[in-house]
Amino acid sequence: SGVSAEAYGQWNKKGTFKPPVHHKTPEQRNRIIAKLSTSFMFVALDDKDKEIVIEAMKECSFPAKTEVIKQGADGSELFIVDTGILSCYKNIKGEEKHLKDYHPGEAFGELALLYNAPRAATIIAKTDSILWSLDRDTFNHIVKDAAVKRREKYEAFLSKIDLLADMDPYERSQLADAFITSKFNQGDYVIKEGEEGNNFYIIEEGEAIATKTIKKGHAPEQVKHYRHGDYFGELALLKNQPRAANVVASLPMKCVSLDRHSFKRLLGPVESILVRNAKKYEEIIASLV
Ligand code: 1OR
Repeated sequence: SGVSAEAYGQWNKKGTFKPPVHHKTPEQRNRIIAKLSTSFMFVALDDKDKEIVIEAMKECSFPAKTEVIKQGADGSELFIVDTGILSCYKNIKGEEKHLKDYHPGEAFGELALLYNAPRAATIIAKTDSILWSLDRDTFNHIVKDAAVKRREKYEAFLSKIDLLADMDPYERSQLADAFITSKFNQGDYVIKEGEEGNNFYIIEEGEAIATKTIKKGHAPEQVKHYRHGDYFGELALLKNQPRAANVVASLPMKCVSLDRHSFKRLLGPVESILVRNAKKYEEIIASLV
């Protein structure tokens, strides 16, 4: 009595769970920590949970051409790439299709654990590879809830964004792992013209305007208005150039953002759309001068 059902559930869950511990040298620990810090599913863990994950991980090596995961099989672990390159294939209507390659710092094999499903694709080592594996129990107790919640939370929002409409749903769901949320007050500068840029933004709530110096020595003029679902900040990342405009919150605003590295990795599939849309900026500016 006096203990809520929810609190009891938490205690019960953690109380019966004994995470595995695989001994590691300091050198191995450092390699895991480096990889976890770039792996979206793990960056948000607190220190205590991160430590449990580090202890539970197991080093395994796969020579080139060996199969790590077989489509249709039961899955009991997920993997993070330490060194090497691996290829992902999926049998779609009888045809074996190459979907993508995995590089150091990337994780795969999470789907079977997240959704209790058979392996959705086959993964084969392309070069000799060293991986870190994490068992299903540790994943379920420490990582899964937060990851499922994030993916579900953003699913509806992301599927309605024009830019992402044609993206593969699996790739879209991975965006949710990488998003960072930030809030702005009315009048806050999210981006300043001329500065170096490192983030890409999508508006979750609120509105913003873009202003740009069109005539030297004159005040910046409004060139765009952004609402829910609109994005900005892509140009500096696409072209490696300073910020081309200011973006100012015109209402209290909440955004999700990606840093340069995540942007390149996760929005690669829509880069041609971003580039095409960016050509419209020149028309807007031409109409103002
Ligand atoms: P898993 O546990 O199902 C195979 O084991 C892994 O391949 C899977 O987790 C993902 O980590 C990874 N569809 C399904 N699984 C994929 C995909 C994918 N890509 C990588 N995996 N698609 C590819 C999107 C470019 C959709 C294909 C229709």
